[in-house]
Amino acid sequence: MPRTTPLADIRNIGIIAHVDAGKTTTTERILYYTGRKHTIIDIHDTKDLKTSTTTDYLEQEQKRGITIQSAAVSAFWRDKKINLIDTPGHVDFTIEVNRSLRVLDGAVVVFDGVAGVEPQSETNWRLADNYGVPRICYVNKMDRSGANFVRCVDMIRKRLGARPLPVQLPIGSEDNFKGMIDLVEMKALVWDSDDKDAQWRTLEVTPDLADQLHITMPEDRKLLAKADQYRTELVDTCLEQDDEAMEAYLTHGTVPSAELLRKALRKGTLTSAFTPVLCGSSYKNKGVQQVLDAVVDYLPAPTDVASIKTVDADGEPIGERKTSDDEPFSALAFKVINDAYGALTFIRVYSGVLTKGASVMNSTRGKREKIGRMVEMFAKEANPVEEARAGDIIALVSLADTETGDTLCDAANPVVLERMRFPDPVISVSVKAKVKAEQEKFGSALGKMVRADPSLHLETDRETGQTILRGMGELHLEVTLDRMRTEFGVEGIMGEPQVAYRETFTKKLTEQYIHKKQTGGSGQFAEVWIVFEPLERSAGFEFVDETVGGSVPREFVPSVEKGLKIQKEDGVLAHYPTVDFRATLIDGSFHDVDSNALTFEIAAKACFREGIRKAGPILLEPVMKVETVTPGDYLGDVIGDINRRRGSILDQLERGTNIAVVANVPLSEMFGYIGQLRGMTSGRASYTMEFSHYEPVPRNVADEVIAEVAKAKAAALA
Ligand SMILES: Nc1nc2c(ncn2[C@@H]2O[C@H](COP(=O)(O)OP(=O)(O)OP(=O)(O)O)[C@@H](O)[C@H]2O)c(=O)[nH]1
Ligand SMILES: [Mg+2]
Repeated sequence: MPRTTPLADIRNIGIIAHVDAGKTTTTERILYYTGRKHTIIDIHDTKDLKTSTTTDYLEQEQKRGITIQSAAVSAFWRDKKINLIDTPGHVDFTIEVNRSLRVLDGAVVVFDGVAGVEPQSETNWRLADNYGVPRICYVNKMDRSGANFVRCVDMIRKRLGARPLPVQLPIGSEDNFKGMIDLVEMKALVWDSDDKDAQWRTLEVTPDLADQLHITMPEDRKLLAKADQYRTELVDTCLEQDDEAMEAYLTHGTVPSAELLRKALRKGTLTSAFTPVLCGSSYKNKGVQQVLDAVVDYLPAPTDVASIKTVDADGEPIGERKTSDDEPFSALAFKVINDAYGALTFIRVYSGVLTKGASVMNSTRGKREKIGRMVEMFAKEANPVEEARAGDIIALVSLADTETGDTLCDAANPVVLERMRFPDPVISVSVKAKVKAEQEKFGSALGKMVRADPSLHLETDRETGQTILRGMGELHLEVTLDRMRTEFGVEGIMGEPQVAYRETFTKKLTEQYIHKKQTGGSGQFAEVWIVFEPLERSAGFEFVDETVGGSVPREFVPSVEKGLKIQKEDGVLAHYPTVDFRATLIDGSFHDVDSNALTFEIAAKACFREGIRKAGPILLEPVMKVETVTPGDYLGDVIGDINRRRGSILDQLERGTNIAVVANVPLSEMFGYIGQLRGMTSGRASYTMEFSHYEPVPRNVADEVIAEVAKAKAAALA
């Protein structure tokens, strides 16, 4: 089957933003205006579960009015195929943005025109930077009271360190938001109604435009009066991208045509030289078609992203694979979900063609995978396809061994594509089935949830045998259990959320340990000398072998490393994992008969326990970056409360008519914050937080934590 849509006519894009900026609302309009659906559902109409938007179809999404998992849809606009992923804005589900950006070529970053750049706009912007994803900005909610386009553009410049380039200017704002000036065509687009089917009128940009359209707010009029200035900035910036046009302009004064400007805008966007900024109100149905135009005009096709990096076994870059149907097949699995169709593995094809029935290689795991059913997903609906080509995003049904982040490829031409990095979960809860008889079913469902979400971790407490689920936040864990109820029909209960503490130590020391046992016949013997030294935060764990002359036989060195790796997970203070240190094996001895892998493993474990106890062990706690947005009246109370929570204030920012207080606060002090905050501010303040870093716990607090852990273990064992 030949290719139906030329590669250059595909746009794989994501919609990313802070929570509530209007991503799903915009997606819903995109599907309507492209003719993919004939109705528009609004987020606030879904709470009774009778209806849902196309992309927020999970019960948990409908009820809470937020997006939890990213959903893929596709539509055609001006003969281009747009594959679009609507992502969540809530920080607990940041994994969904992470993995979407990994496989997408471009992104639309949505901003709330009142709030401007918010914490998750910033986090997601940085993620897009990391993955080198070109983007356009869309200042949404221009109809809301307090909306301010200029302030938002300014925040994009200052807080994101980007170079925003307005390609539109809003005409009016709040109740009087009428449309926008298209600075490329230098025309005014004006809507006379909020109706979804209302067409815009195209007007000339004349000096009396504001009067003509009854724009009365001084700020709005001031902006319209500056249209020429903005147009000049746009033209000048575009000329930087096109030497020929620049020369024509300088020698003959030729102003580039709209077509030429669009070409230059595309070029600059693709290299992230600047980021075009548009505006609108998705809810009031203004500006969405223009966003679609910008997606087609400015965001990359798979062919613009010339190649994908390939890596060796250690993840080091070794080469590239060209985006083309003619190259051998390669694809990245970026998401695994369980639904009515079974396990679905989402892949992005980077090169070659994949056909049904093919046998491919999972080069990450060195395993074969047989390709059965292939489907193109439209939110929750699966449409069978016979093949997938470079640039496509599809899902494979019931793969055996493929996990998120794995590469699938042509076995004759194996490559491994760059992997994804996932955030570390900082909150944990103990979980179990509500009904004891369902424990097995619960365990299997939980296993599936964890498989689908790499930001969830599952472990068993070595002493108490409890199942511990770690995740990104309370909401993440709650939603996970709730989804097990709706998707697998099994109810669970969870304990109080716990902070994922860690341990480390402060002194460098050398520790010797001799493991020796003489019981009846053959004995056990191993001696190790290990230097333990603390490393900087986030350095992880390093093992170095510096033994000489076979003092520890080479075949037993890995056993020493293994012993340390196991034992470090069970810290000496309160059983938390020990992090950020190096262990160097410098010497040891062995016995011809009594030494073996196990004796060296045992010796290493004991050496760690004995050594770290003397090395000044300390407890580390996750510290969150918290942003509390409050009306000015409550500022003093909010700051006082943060101080009481051992927080340190980093910054105070203007956020529309409110003030955003940015602070670092230990996670352990943040439980119950929302209730306190609401009470203190009559429900008028809100907050978001995300993990920042680990920091030593003050001595007195650490003593309490250690005592509590000991008590909890004793209780669980009793
Ligand atoms: N006034 C106004 N409200 C809007 C606009 N766009 C979206 N909203 C409202 O903002 C709320 C959040 O919209 P969503 O589309 O769910 O936002 P989101 O970015 O998808 O949110 P998450 O997926 O949870 O991060 C809803 O109540 C929308 O009706 C807009 O242009 N104007
Ligand atoms: Mg959403």
